[in-house]
Amino acid sequence: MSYKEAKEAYAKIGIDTEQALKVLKTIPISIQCWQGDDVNGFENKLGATGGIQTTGNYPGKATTPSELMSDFKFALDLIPGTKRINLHAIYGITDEEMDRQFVKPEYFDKWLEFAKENDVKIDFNPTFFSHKLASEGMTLSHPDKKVRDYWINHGKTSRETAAYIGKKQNSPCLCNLWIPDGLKDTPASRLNPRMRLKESLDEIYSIKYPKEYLIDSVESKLFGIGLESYTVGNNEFYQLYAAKNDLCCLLDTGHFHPTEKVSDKISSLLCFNDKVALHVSRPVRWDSDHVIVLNDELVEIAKEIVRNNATDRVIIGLDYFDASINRIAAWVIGTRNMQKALLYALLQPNEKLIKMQDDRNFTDLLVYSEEYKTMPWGEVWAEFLKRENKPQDFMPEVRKYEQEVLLKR
Ligand code: RNT
Ligand code: ZN
Repeated sequence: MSYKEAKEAYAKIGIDTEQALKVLKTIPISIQCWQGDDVNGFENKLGATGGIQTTGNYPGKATTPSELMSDFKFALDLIPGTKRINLHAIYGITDEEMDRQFVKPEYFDKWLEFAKENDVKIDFNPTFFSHKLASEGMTLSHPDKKVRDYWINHGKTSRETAAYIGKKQNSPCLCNLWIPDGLKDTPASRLNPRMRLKESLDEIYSIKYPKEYLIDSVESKLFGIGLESYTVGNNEFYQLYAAKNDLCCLLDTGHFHPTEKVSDKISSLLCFNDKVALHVSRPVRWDSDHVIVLNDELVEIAKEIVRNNATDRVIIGLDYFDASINRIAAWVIGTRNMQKALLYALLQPNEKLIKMQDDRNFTDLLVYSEEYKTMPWGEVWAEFLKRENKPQDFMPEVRKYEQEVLLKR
């Protein structure tokens, strides 16, 4: 079937494929730099610690800024649509010894250049893990004030850096705060660490920046490795903290009980907040951060964004890191999957389906939802790639780069 035939088939059910392609092209996906080097960063070579873990030792990972940028560029060139890049504080580029208390905006000037060259905008994250002072599994909620103050400074200077990036790039930079804080075994006090976290956050967010430069989000979690019994910043904590302090909530799809679905939470947040941020990941039995595949939950998330007219209210970021496969392929296929899910949702007769629900016509709703699954949306996706000048099969190029660059490292 050709794109023309697919377009006609969709027109028959009242869907304009041209409009879908137009919208898809504008939805930004923020791509995590940390897929490129297994969340290592440039500060030390210790690897990720603090409740998160990468597994696998696929050859060729980037270990320097220029390697990471070169790999990232290679991946970005194979991804269609509007892209952003998501950085962590540990990816700052400087000859100075990096002290997390004092993240400096200029550590990210080279990234700003990279972003400009590649026509992408930057999002940012303070890094509260993989550090001596985070090794006890507590940062902003630590009982020792000196430790808390260290991390409060990190939060403050990170926000300053993100606001600088946002101003320079003329697009608000999302600054997402996630901390690993928790306990391995049953706590004696669940309240005290939470009260300390609240106080630390109050300090970090006491400085106000214009919304045109900076959007602050907070990310909750369920548990971490070695911190299985208690997470200080759980969902309830951050939902309420964000609501009371006018911050954005970030939902990571790997940070909830397995039968809870982020797709079901987005609309609840949209009732009360202007914006909701996402870390789209794929938990396999635990928060394993597998590369996202085009599964039911990904499609359901995309539908929630599209049918609630929330493409400019839901900030889509990816958060997976697989060290067991070619990292460039991981970047490309995961991002493309997010876009495929969005396209699938854009090609649904959403208004018609919503009317069926309101009419309590659940038979038609089930029948047509199922029938539309075999509409020729693959042809529309192929057309998107064609118009964006991206190869459908990107593996020959990735393999060539692997041979010529990655395997020589
Ligand atoms: C960890 C959180 C966090 C990190 C990234 C690297 O469980 O999901 O968002 O994965 O910031
Ligand atoms: Zn996350």
